[in-house]
Amino acid sequence: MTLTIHTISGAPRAWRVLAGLALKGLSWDQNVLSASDGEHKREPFLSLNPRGTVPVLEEGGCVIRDSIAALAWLDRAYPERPIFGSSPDEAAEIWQITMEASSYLRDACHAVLAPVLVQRIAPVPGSPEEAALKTAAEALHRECRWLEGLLDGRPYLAGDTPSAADAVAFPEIRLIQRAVETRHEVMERLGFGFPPDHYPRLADWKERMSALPGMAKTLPPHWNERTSSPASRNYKRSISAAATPGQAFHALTQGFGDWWTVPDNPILQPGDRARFTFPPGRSFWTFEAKRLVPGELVELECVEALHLHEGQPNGIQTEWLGTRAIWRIFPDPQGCRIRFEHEGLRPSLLCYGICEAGWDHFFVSSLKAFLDTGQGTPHRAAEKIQL
Ligand SMILES: N[C@@H](CCC(=O)N[C@@H](CS)C(=O)NCC(=O)O)C(=O)O
Repeated sequence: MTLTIHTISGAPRAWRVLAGLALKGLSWDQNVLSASDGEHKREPFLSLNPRGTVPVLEEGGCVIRDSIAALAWLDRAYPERPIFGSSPDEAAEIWQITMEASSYLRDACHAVLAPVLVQRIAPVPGSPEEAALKTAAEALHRECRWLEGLLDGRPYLAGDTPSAADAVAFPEIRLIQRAVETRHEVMERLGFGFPPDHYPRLADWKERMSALPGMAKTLPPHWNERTSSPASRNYKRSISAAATPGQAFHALTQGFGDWWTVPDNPILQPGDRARFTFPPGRSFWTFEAKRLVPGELVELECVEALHLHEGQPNGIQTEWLGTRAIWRIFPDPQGCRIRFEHEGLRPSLLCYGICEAGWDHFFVSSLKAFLDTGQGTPHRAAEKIQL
């Protein structure tokens, strides 16, 4: 089954769960919501978590809306590589540090990092603003001293192996490092500097944690400049519909003709190829099935492309080659929710405007209508709308 985490890039509580997934050696799918667009405060996310906060962890029909609950659940659902210890005493030590880090360390970090990293204030030396920040920094130093003490004689916060306590503390310390790197002058005035810094054991632990398998993948996507510009974001939309996940899966493998266009073959198993044409036009795309999980996931890769569109440059013809259409299906109180990402279809492509309008019609409107009512608006019924 697929583990999906709904997150906001850099949100420390969601990052805890990502770190926990990495510690347990699990793989996951990530839905990165745009906080600036308020995606976490509107549907379809609010149906998942009416509080509008991240993280939400999903697997099959199980939805967990709290970071610590998610870590505890992961440890029960995937008992290998326990992150809450193997004995009552270990569990007590880990839980205690986990909860302290989750509240005291988090609060102290927030008080410094919200103004420095998010609001990006530049306080005038000697100003009341700077005095307030210095008071907040003192509290953060106290928390860092606490962690430094825990690491005396042991490599991880609660013992010899990484645990949930490390998963919760790691994002906070990594965010402090980020602030030191990107707001060095302000952070130095607050007593946080580059190595050799004041917390040598904490600095070593941060490096040890960063080097663990899978941990690099937990870093906020927006830290990678290449993927952060709007021009490089994949086409991504979600719909909810009054149909079962099984019916949605069927529509996305054998029922394309009901909402998009009739292919030459159905998609029945990985490796199957289907060519999608839009007569009377000569455009076509052939997709090969890569991953199919009934009721959960359909992933197709474009292996042939000829996109012809009046008035458009020849450059659009093969732009879809190698792109992947990925539909993730979740059960939902309404029936199902489908999250669609066309990996590689980005605003930087020449065809983006046409294709965005095309998918908005076929996926957002037509597939939803088909699943809700049995009646979509596929190509044969809407000859003018072509991808
Ligand atoms: N108890 C929740 C709190 C989640 C939480 O507050 N998450 C923050 C991100 S770190 C959030 O979503 N903030 C957005 C908001 O509250 O609007 C948990 O630990 O999962």
